[in-house]
Amino acid sequence: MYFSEAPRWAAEAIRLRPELRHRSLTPTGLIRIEADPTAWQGWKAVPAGPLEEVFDVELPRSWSYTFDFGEYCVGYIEIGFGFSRRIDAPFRFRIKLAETPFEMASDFDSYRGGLGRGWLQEESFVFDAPPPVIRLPRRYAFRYLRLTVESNSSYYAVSLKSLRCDAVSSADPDRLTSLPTGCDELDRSIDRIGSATLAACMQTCYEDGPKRDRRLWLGDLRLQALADYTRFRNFNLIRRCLLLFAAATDEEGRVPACVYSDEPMPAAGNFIFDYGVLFGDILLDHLRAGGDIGFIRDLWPVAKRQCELALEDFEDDLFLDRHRHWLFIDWQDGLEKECAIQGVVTYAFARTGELAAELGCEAEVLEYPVIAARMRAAAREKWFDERAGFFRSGASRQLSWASQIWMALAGTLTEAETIDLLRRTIAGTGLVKPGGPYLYNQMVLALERAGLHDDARRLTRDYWGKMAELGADTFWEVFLPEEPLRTPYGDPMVNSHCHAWSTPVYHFRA
Ligand code: RAM
Repeated sequence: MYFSEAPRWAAEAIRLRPELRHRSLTPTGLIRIEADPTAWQGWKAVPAGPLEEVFDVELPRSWSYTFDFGEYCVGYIEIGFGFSRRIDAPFRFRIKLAETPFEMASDFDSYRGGLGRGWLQEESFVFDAPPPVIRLPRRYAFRYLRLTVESNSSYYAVSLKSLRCDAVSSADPDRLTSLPTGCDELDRSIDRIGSATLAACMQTCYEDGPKRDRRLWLGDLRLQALADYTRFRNFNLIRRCLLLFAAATDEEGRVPACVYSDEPMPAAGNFIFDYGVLFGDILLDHLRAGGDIGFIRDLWPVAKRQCELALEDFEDDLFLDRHRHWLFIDWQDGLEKECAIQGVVTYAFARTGELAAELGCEAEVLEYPVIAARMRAAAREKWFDERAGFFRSGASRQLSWASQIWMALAGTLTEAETIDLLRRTIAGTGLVKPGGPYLYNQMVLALERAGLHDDARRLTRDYWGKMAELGADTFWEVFLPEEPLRTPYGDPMVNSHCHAWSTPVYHFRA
């Protein structure tokens, strides 16, 4: 154990485990899923009759109905069945839950993705003696629910008495405030969808997505915390998550990319180079949002350690990829990441240095501003193409949003040059674009930091506004408008459609 405080941090994280709030949600209608080439991902939900047609009536031997809950739900399903007489054969039913019409239309048995099939929400249940109300054991995330009974006994008839979702979240809806004046209908819908996304992901930790992976990721937490400071302001949940990461550090003191559980000690998942090094940045955001300084000082050594470890992969102030770590940056295929990684680390050194100054620990890291300045100079020298006015990464000298964004956040250019760089990046053609909302969010942050609030607002409205227009209830993990079935996982049915790294809500209240 690198940090002897780890058991204390773990115990404190357990103490901060939140009570979940419950809401009872019931279906708003029956629907059927129809193919429609003009609909997003080729499928849409159309009304299929009133609910009265299926509740409290005698149903045929085999039946299947698809319910729309009218909003995104995260919680436990409870179904009440009625039986006309003593049951002579086990009662069997199936359930399928989906975030989107496309997912409901997909045949889960044809799944070929790299992630576990278990994420797809479909199961069968058999009861020898069914209780009047059956509460399903797993927590689900869905808007649409299909309930199927096949070949029930011809001896007894079944009726459907009730169906509800006991929805759970640790977000306090009473804390929601209205948007500042000057916001229009589109802003309001982006804000509403973003808040719903964040609330759905707020469980006993900030989950990346309540359907999948249902766990705490550091890069996601950074964006979720930023969003939450302006929304539900659940400081205790943010503290708990930071403690889980601190307690899950490895024998070298490395913060993991994700954490699975909390007891007795949090279990660390894999490591992502560009997530871990931003630990100090998250602490600085927390401090500036009004977090407790004593708490942050307690975790300061963890932030410092991440910077020390990152330097092991630098030579002559340049990041040297020894292929030891997972470099994330974005899901875009074929992305050259070296330059962006250099930007992340430079930014991390600058921000961790600022954190030290605010904590009164600057004497411990006097060299950080100097290291950051040297990294900037080395980056400019190695990757900046003066003629093109852009940074180019990798052997192929690739032009990408990722490189420009992180070089901007790192402060590699002057303020005026950065403004120009970011604007040309957005307007430019021929640059590799983001593969999803995570990197779009970094662009919004870079624009905000450069003082380009109108540009940040425009991008937010263009990108997330498009998802709103396409009918999103919550913001999606993956979104490329021109490629509806894009997936990083080998099969789009496992994509998450409620993913908190996707929410841009901090923007409207920043
Ligand atoms: C995905 C997760 C998460 C992200 C990592 C890198 O599988 O959903 O949001 O942080 O990958």
